[in-house]
Amino acid sequence: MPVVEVDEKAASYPGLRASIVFGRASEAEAEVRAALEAGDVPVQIVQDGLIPAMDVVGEKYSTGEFFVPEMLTAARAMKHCMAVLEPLLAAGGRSTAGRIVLGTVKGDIHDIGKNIVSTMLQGGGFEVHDLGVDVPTERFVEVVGEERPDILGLSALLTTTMPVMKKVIAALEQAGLRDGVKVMVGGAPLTSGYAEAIGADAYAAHAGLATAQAKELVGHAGRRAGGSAG
Ligand code: B1M
Repeated sequence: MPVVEVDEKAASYPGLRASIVFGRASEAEAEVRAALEAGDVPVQIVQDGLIPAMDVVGEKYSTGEFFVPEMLTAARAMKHCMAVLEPLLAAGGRSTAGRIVLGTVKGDIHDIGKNIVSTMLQGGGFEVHDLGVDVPTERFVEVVGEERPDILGLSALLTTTMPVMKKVIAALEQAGLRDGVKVMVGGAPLTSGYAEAIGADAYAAHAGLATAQAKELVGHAGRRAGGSAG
């Protein structure tokens, strides 16, 4: 098995992390099942095993050691693991906390983080309508108009697609829908300052925070970016 540098956060799951980084989906899935059998909590496996593995993949891509095919096989291994964990993470949600429309913005096809956010929101009791990836701005506006959700959640992983979030917010304003929906944004390149600057109501750095932020948004009508996004 290839050696993967172990940082503190991932120290508990070196085998799982290596399996994901090198795209060995069945091995990764077996590692997840073993961790569950050993009594590990699903959210801990995601946060300390799966997410750090994808960070390693990103680092290897940045340094030219990995290319897109390696990112894809790692993503596939991650998805195998999430297929096992998702039902457990979503369990217990009573779908009464609020309704959320969610999607990755136009031009961006990254969905692993968004899917984790979706699962965790469902586990937190939210009803989630996931529009998928590469979602046109007009589609967000259309669905918000039709479904009148409590929250619109936008995800972006590329510095080139972050500005699309601002366009979605502007389009909601233009359609007269902005006052009726809270907008929560997230994705690796975002910051709370950016969220505030584009007029979002909340920013969440990771999936666990997304659920907490969503609950706060639903509970505190009328708030704008500063509090939650700042
Ligand atoms: Co791409 N990619 N990718 N990629 N990819 C990144 C993002 C990159 C940082 C890698 C790098 O250079 N180190 C880099 C972006 C650089 C930049 O913009 N500054 C990059 C690039 C360049 C690209 C391409 C342009 C490569 C190319 O084609 N030359 C291309 C773009 C395609 C496109 O979208 N148009 C591309 C393609 C791909 C794959 C398709 C191969 C694959 C995606 C597969 C998939 O998602 N189905 C992929 C992958 C796997 C990655 C990395 C390695 C991993 C992303 C990931 O899944 N992370 C990534 C490097 C990295 O992030 N370390 C990289 C794990 C995930 C759990 O974290 O998504 O951050 P994350 O989600 C977190 C939080 O951000 C937050 O909660 C989640 C869970 O805690 N969160 C939210 C996310 N959304 C939220 C929404 C919320 C709240 C919180 O509220 C609504």
